Amino acid sequence: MQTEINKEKALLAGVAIGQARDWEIRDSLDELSRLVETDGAEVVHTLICRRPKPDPGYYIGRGKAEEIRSLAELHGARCVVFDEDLSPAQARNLEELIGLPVLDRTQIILDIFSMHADTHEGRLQVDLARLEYQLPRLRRMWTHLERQVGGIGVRGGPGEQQMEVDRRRIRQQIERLKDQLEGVRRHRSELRRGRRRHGWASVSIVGYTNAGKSTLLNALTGSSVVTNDQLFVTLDPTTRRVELPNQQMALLTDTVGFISKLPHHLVEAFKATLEEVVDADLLIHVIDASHPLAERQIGVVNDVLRDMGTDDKPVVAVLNKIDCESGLAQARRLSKLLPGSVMVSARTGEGLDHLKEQLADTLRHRHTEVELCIPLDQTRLIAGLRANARMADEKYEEDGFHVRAWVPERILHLYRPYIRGEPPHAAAPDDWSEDEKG
Ligand SMILES: Nc1nc2c(ncn2[C@@H]2O[C@H](COP(=O)(O)OP(=O)(O)OP(=O)(O)O)[C@@H](O)[C@H]2O)c(=O)[nH]1
Ligand SMILES: [Mg+2]
Repeated sequence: MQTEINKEKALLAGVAIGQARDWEIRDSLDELSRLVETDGAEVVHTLICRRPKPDPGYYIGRGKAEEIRSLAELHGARCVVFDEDLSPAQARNLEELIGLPVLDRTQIILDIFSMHADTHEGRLQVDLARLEYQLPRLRRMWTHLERQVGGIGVRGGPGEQQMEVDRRRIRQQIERLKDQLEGVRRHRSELRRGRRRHGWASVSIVGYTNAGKSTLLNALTGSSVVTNDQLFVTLDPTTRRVELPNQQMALLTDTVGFISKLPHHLVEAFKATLEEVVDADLLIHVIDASHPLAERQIGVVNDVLRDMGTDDKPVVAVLNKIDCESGLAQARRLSKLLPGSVMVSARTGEGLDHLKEQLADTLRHRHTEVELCIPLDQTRLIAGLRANARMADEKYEEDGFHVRAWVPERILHLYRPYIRGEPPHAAAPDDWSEDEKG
């Protein structure tokens, strides 16, 4: 369901509660402006309201709400967007007083997500997030509907009874979507198990939205994922193969970016997608070093990763966009704070060889579980396994030495031809996502 409002001209309001500093609110409002513009609207005015604590009825207080009404009129705004999450009652009260649609940051992000969702999985996830968001706000939507269509099709007005019917219908839709997404999740996890059988490391690219994650995937693997100077261009994961030094092979996955105040409905709904991150052997954290708030963005990404329970994973920090002057200067400063980080330009390719070495180095300590069948005349390989790998279920059969082994990454390539179920020297498709769509 789309937010049915005229989004042409928007007035943005940030709220400084208690000790919050103006510059923090200002930075957050700048980001909200980018979100609103990505969503297709024009920002005509922004303002900051200061309060010791939120007003339960109007969030910013009645007086400030009246001021916003005058400012909106003055600037010709057609909607007001708050940088904070409003309660359903606050949003309704503000709308009545201001006389314009009132939105919050979460709604804008949900709107951008539904604009950019172009796969079945993406759409299911966005629909779920939207419905979860709408359920407690149904009464307000009824008010909208009444104003817009004069109550057509709403016999007797938005009675409690009708609203209850709608609530039930939304709950049923939510359950249906959750069932479908469970199917998607199972399918994804089977695909991951399949990839694991090949013994290749899985590496997920994470980072703040617009940091250059997709550009990096393209630069490392020669693929052509869409990149753009907009927020949340990528929603669905794309997996591609990359060869690292020492013949190591890894599967690289680019996925949805993070942002501050990420709506929890979205994180919940995108569970199937985000499991790619949770299951990875290694994370690449891409940082836009040219962004004035790079440090804050690093903090946001780390917080989301912690909430997802991935803080124990090895992470290689990538300071991107060093082809810009501001990027290089800040990357130099940040590299001192981030041990093992690599400075690159995904755009020009500078630093990518070093990054590959760093990835190979970090993965060297990884052990991969594989099932092997090694011909009996390969005695050196069998001995090498005994010396370097943990082994289980050993059996000498006519066709070879059968074993389940946890093989260190540095020697895995020697054993790859003997992984069971694989034709010798099996070549993997470059485009794993294509495979997955089938
Ligand atoms: N100057 C410069 N720009 C870059 C570099 N890498 C990416 N960009 C630009 O940054 C913008 C965002 O790049 P994307 O690769 O789409 O970023 P993303 O992290 O995938 O973004 P979302 O998918 O929207 O979260 C694009 O305009 C890129 O051209 C770089 O190394 N240098
Ligand atoms: Mg992207």
